Amino acid sequence: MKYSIVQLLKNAAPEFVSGGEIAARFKVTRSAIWKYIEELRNEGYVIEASTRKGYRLVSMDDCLNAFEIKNELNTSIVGRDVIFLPSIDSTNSYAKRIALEGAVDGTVIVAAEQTMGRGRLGRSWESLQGKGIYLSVLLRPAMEPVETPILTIAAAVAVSNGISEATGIATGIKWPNDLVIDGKKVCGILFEMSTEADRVSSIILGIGINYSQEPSDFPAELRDRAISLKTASREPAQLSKLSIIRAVLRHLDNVINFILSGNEEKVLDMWRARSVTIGRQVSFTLKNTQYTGVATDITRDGKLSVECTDGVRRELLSGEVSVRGIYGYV
Ligand code: BT5
Repeated sequence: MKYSIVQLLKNAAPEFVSGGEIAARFKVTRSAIWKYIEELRNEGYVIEASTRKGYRLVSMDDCLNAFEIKNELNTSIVGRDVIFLPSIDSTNSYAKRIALEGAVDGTVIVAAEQTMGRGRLGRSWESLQGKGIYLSVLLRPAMEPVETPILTIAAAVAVSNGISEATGIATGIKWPNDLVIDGKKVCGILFEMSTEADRVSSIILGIGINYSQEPSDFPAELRDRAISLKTASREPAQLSKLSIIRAVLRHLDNVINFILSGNEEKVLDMWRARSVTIGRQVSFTLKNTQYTGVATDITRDGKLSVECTDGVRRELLSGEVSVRGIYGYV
């Protein structure tokens, strides 16, 4: 009901719609309409009210709810169901819980705040209320577990494309799946999978994007390594969290469909085009030995190929690489 009112106001904007007309349309009283308008304002819709003319939708840039995220998204898998939570421990943990209860392929969980945001390998993800985009996508693809690393690659491509489309900001991909601007991290991706008898039962792609943090919002040790889209933007007032989320979800749907139709090479090419790792000097540690070399490519199964200075080519499946020029590695 409340979103039918939004739809009506959207169609009429920038004109007013009278309270009487809305009340008649939905067969409720004018005071009930007033209550819905108040609720909508609390969700971030800016609605002007005039005693003579009625209501007018002025802006919805700051509004975030499941209806707006899902509305006319036009995707085939991602966003089949959308859940918005004002606060949660971790959207990935929540997704895992509802996966066990049978949540559908493509379910998206978005939170305004995480109290226990997680990174990889037990690390944490800074998730201040309202300042970041915290979302998880639950997938149940008909894939073998060994085929799934390409999905992390795909997620990095989708977020980079989505951010670029919605904000015009270019991000680079640091292997395996950090997005960076000017050598600082703007997004991290957490891939989690549960299997059953060697089959994928669910995959959860967790995406954390720094949206409006000021440098002082980050803990001291991250200040030189983290950046938000608002800080990076030349027109910070123009950014909209909702448009970014929707663009990311559409691009994610797109790349997942490429993969499911056997078009992985296209996704890898997009990754290569945005990579800030390929062609650069990198350093990494394997079995307590430190190596340096030049990253040359990414393989179909998501491994990074490195031509090491000792003349040996090594492939890394996971873990950390330091890339010259990023996060202070010189
Ligand atoms: C990641 O781990 O980068 C994956 C982060 C995924 C977060 C999303 S938010 C929605 C979903 N629900 C979750 O609970 N998680 C996912 P990793 O590569 O391990 O990087 C973690 C490291 O990045 C930390 O140890 C810090 O050094 C740094 N870090 C933490 N918070 C950060 C932030 N907001 N911006 C930039 N760097 C950050």
